[in-house]
Parts: sequence; structure tokens; C-alpha cells
Amino acid sequence: MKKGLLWQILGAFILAIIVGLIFGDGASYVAPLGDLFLRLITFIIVPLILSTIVVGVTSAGDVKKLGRLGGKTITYYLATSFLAISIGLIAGYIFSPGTGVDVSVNEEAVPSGETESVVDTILNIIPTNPIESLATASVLQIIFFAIFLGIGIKLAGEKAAPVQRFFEGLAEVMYKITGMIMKLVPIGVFGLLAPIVGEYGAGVLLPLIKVILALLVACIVHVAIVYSFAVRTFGKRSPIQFFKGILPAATVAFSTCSSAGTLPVTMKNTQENLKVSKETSSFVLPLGATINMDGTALYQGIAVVFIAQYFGESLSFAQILTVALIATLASIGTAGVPGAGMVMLTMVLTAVNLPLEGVALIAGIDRVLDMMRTSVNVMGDATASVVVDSSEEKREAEAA
Ligand code: DAS
Repeated sequence: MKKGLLWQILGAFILAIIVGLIFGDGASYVAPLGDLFLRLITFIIVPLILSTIVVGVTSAGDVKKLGRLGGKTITYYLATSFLAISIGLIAGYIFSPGTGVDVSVNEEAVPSGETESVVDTILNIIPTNPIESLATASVLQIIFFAIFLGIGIKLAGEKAAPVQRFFEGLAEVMYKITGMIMKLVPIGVFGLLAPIVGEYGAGVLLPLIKVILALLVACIVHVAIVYSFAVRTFGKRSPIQFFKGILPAATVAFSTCSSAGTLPVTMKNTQENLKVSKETSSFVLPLGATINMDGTALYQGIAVVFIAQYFGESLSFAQILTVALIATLASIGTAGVPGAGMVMLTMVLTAVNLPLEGVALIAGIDRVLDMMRTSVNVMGDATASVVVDSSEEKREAEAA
């Protein structure tokens, strides 16, 4: 990552906060810059995922290697998500954000969307019409389609060589387009962040400051301990080098609140700055953007404790365990888009018979909470790509 771009992103971040604080709602005039950037990184997601996974599969040694990659990736994701929900619950009990709080209920912000059951989520991964999956950007279905397309190309051998070369060319083109869009990250971060800072004044944030602080501390603990340990021990990389390398993607995630939207930047950062192979990153990252949400799991833990305390309910150990399991599994069915975690929270609250009105209590600051959790989600995906890539490198070295 060019040093200049890193400093430009940090400068845009600070400028956005200053402009937001000075101009308040007036900062919304720069929102079109953010919308422009968001549309640019969103439009390349589908062709980028499709082409890079097909190329990843066709260049993988064999189907067994794919199975190994998938197994390692999903195991890592479930483990870190379970750790995250545990840290979130502990942070919730330490901060006790639900005691002595006086906040108005923000009814209209409560999401009506339902998250799918885990079984439906797994069944829905299989597309009935791949063209529709591409048209509707159903990431899990596109991953499924791309994996089987890649396997089919490998099995078809020479006859499918033109198809393989098409996808190799398309992947290269998408990487070049991503590189061009990366130059606009500072403008995008500024256009997305300034209006949000301007919108959220102290009046909205102060009553729930303990929720915000609990999530901030939980995120820092999870990133500083779990990710540093994973990157150093299994990823064979220095945590400092890792965090510097992934900073642009973490900043874009913070500004866009969308893991899926940040995917092109996450892929570019992991490949160029963290030296993760295209084969591993093109498989691990799209999967992670959809099913791996450690930041959201941290948020679930804190939100459940906050809501239980607010309504004077005490959670039994069995209920706490249920929250941990449901939140870990529910993240699989939640798309990496703004507000997804709040939809997932309704599923977790239902599982432990807590009032859904609790979601309305924190819906007013959800965008602020979403910024932190999406940043952690994206960093978690990147740590997985580093860990899985190192494990594959080690295996290939031993096999040689
Ligand atoms: N905004 C979601 C994401 O893109 C996370 C969330 O809503 O919890 O990862």
C-alpha cells in the first residue's frame, strides 16, 4: 500500500470528523461523494468474486485442497466468532450498560427483516438460477456457483481452456479496476463519514455512551488479543505489519458499514500488503464477508446484556450459552450490509425470550455501533486469509 494513500485516508478520516462537528447536518452536502464511492466499489463485487473464485479453484491443486481450504476457513471463522460473542458478553457484564439508563425508544428504526434459520441458510447457498444469483448479488450462491464452475473447468480439461482463460482475464481486469477505485478511498471515506458525524450529536450518543464504550473496548480487546495472537502464531506475520496492511480496508468498512462493499479493498490489501495468495484470498474473503462477523458477535453479546438489564431480566447460564451458540450460527445467515447485525439481534433475543422492543432502545445509535463491528468483521476476515494461507504454505513446504 503506497504510504501516501495511507496518510490520505487518515487525513480524510480526521477531516470528516472536523467537518461533521463544525457543520452538523450541513455536512450532508458532501454525502454524494460517499454515495459515488459506495456505488463504485459495489458495482465490481459480483464480477470480482465470480472470476477470482473460478481462477482460485482452477489453480488450486485439486478438489481435496479446496475441501481443506474450506474446512480450515470455516473452523477458524466459527472459533473466532464464538470467542467474540464470549468477549461481548463479558464486556456487557463489566460495563452493565443497561442499568440506570434513560433512553427514548426509537420504534421506527426497528428492523422488520427476518434472518433465515441456519438450515434455510445452508440450503439457500445452492442457487436455483445462477444468473439470478449474479443479478441479485447473492454472495454465498455466487461462491457456490464459482466453485462448481471452477471444478467443472478443471474436469473438462483442454476443452474448457478458453473458458479458463476468459475468467483469468476477467479476474485480472477486475483487479486493475479495483486498483483504480482504491485511489478514491480518501474521498469516499470523507463523503461517507462527515454526514454521519454531523448527524449524531451528543444528545443521541450520551444516554447510550456505556453501550458505545462497551463495544469499543470489546472490539479493541478482540482485535488486540485474538487477532494479534492468530496473526503472529498461525499467520507467521507481525501484528503491526498486519494492522498497517489492513488499515485501508478497515477504514472503508468503518465508513461504509458493509463487509461485502469493502470486499474489493480487503482483497487488494491482503494480496498486496499482507502477501496472501490470490488463490486463498479469493476463496476465504468472499466467504468471510458473508458468514464471518466477529464484530457483530461482540455487539450481540453486549446488546443482549444491555436489553436484559434494561428490562430487569437476569440471564441464566443456559440462556447465556444459547446466546453464544445462536449468535455464532446466526452470523452465517446475515449478509455483510449496513444494519445486518440489528436484524440478527432480533433472532438472538427471540431465542432467549427477551423483549424485541429492546432493539428499539439502541436502534438510534446503530450506525455508530455498525461502524465498529463492520471494521472488526473485515479485519477478522483478513486474519483468516493470513492464517489459512500460512497453513497452506507450511503444508506445501512439508510436502516438498
Ligand atoms: N454491517 C455489517 C457488515 O457489513 C455488520 C453488522 O451489521 O453487524 O459486516
